Amino acid sequence: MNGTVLNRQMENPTIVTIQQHILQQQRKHSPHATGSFSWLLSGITLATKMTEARVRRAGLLDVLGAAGEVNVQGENQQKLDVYADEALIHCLGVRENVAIIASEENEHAITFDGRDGHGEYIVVFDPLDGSSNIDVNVSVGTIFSILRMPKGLSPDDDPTAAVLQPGTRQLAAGYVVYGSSTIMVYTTGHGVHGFTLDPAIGAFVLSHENIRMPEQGSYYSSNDAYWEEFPRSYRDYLTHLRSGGMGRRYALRYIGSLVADFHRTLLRGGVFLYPPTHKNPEGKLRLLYEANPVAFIAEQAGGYALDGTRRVVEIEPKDIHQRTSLVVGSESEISAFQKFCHVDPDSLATGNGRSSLEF
Ligand code: P6P
Repeated sequence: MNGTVLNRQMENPTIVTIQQHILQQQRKHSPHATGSFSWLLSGITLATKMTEARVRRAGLLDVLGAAGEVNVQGENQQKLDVYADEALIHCLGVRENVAIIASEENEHAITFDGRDGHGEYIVVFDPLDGSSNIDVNVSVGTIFSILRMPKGLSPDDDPTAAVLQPGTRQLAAGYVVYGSSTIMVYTTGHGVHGFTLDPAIGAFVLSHENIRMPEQGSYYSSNDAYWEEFPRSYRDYLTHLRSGGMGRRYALRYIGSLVADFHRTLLRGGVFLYPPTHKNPEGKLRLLYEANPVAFIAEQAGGYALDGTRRVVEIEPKDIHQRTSLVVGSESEISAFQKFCHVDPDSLATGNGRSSLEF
């Protein structure tokens, strides 16, 4: 076989894993890429595969030992959100280019000893959003956002200050929805791409390239149990949707898990909203690791994301766990919202012109 190239007929020659996709994006958009980002992303994908394996067995944890007990294998059973959190901390902790992480499960930002200033990225995440739904087998998810370490700031100076950046400074964002299949969706500012976990090979494989949010959908998504608490303008807007004011009949879809409700909105269009309520006058969702990553993805896919009065990504955060209300969805539904809720039209600017990740 001197020099003979064997033309193997691969089972599926179009398999593109998320790591391959990131490298392709690097070559296309940042020829001088160092591969640093794909190394960081591999830490997130590994942690989410570890979490996925546990989520899939959640119902057995009771059989194998509830949280805080020792199971038949002698393992200390952990609550799944603690497990998901520890998996991300471990997998990102061994990525020397990560300087700081902040998690919904931890009050304070976490820095890593011995980084000697080499850490260039900050990762903020909700390790298992919607975990209260696990017991009834409803989809849950991991949401993450990647920021750059501010120049001239050392992680030990003031890690919280380094984390408190507006969503416009996100380098990348994504989520994994543990649903009927496990799908990772991410953006680095060059469109939105989805990857389905293939259990047969243990890899996230490209399944939804360059996702675009439809200009109008047929679903609205809000917890109408709080109807009486919604601001009047929100109620008028929802009545407009319900009464055919948008030229079509809308159905209500509300799963109660942000990643699942947003994933549907991203693929089918429509609008998801979590308005201010008496219990959460600032809104319930967390700005840094729920609303901002969702907003970045929505805008990159041609949609819009507001806090009710302005682009979510323009909010200057004051606290790592700051909450916000969220209205995210398609152009038609958000334009109608803007009229009902008197939102400045400039707030409907999308983030498509955003500077993106320099790999
Ligand atoms: P409610 C899950 O607890 C969560 O943080 C989001 O995933 C979800 O969108 C929201 O809360 C649901 O809140 O008040 O409707 O149960």
